[in-house]
Amino acid sequence: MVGIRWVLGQIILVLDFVTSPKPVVRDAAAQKAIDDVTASMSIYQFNTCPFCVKVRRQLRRHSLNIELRDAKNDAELKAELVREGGRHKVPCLRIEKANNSVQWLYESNDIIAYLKNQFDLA
Ligand SMILES: N[C@@H](CCC(=O)N[C@@H](CS)C(=O)NCC(=O)O)C(=O)O
Repeated sequence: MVGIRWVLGQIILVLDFVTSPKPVVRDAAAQKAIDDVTASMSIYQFNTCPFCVKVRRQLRRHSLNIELRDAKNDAELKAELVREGGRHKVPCLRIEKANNSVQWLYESNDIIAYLKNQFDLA
């Protein structure tokens, strides 16, 4: 079972690599404005999780530079996700607000919708 999961994970990574979306290119000021906002975000994820790959492809397509945190292999990050987010489920977008409160957003579709809405993306 672990072996099959590993093989499927590798297939997902290869397919993702060969069909990788082309990143949008913005002028420096527009990209910096977005980078300033995404600096307060991070995504807890697994490398071979298909839902995480879906979110990562959107990040790449829209040139959103959001820190990726490995919640599978890093025990501290995994514990943090469960303790503060409430569930060991990925992907999860962590958003630090201006007032220092933190929002934990689960569900790949909800994460993508939030980012599209936040940055007015097509
Ligand atoms: N509906 C969720 C599904 C996410 C999901 O099933 N993630 C799996 C990894 S692919 C997970 O977090 N499993 C929990 C675990 O392995 O502990 C989404 O679209 O984000």
